[in-house]
Amino acid sequence: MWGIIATWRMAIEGITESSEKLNEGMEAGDAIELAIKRVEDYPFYKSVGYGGLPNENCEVELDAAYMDGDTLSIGAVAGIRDFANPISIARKLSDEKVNCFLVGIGAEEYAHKNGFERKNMLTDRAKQHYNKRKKETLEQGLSPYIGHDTVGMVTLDSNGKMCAATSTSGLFMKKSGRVGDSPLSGSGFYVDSEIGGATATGLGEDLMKGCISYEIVRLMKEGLTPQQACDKAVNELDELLIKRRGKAGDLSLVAMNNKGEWGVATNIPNFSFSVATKDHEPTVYVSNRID
Ligand code: SD4
Repeated sequence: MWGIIATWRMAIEGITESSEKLNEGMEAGDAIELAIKRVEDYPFYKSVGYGGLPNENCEVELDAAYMDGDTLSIGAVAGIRDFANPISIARKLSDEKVNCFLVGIGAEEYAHKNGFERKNMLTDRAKQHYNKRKKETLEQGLSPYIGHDTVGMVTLDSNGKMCAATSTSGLFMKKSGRVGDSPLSGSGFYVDSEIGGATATGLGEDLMKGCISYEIVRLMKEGLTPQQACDKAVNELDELLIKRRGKAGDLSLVAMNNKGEWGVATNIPNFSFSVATKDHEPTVYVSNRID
């Protein structure tokens, strides 16, 4: 069996390409990096890589992470500027025994020393979005933070190896230096090849409160299917946040186990996700909050 699942419709081209490679025997780490790079490189996806939405100073600061489900190695970058593929830098960092999660200037120095491609990640289109939102924020009191979609993926290769990865520009108009859940192990992603993996999109500040990707993997270890684990983890965190604070932010999760079975849960309307397995051609589905 092999499989790949990702948050959002934007992942479908990458997933389609990687699923062909997984079918030919590509390793899970190579397949996930390839699929995420496709999203990072495409200028019209507003929340990932090139063309990602900027922070409040109109600078694109990117977060990404990579996890190997065999060795449990993790690499991550946060607040990195002017590099084309944060996912590849995160993956390279996962080879390090220490210093495997770098932020800001430190991450940029590491990327430069290791020969990663520099690129101005701010596009004219993203600048236009920024100016429009700034105006709306001032004139109509609209929240600056709406409109953000992280790509998160889980892969399973035909040797049973699993990987998880994320890449994002984080919240639109975030404070400079703000980091969400996406590069944080356990919150934005988690994977163990002996069980399965999960990854998140939504409001990082709330996703972190439940370490929700780890929670889903833990529930799968207890014997729940990916769908049961996603439903339980999302419902419980949603209810907990409502009880303690009155409202939960957006929480959307996808998961796959080491048999290639998958699940999804969300507390928002119309959460799209992309999935392919050996027995299932690449497809986009839309999931909705279940009350
Ligand atoms: C963050 N979780 O930085 C990310 C943003 C996101 O859909 O996923 N948006 O908080």
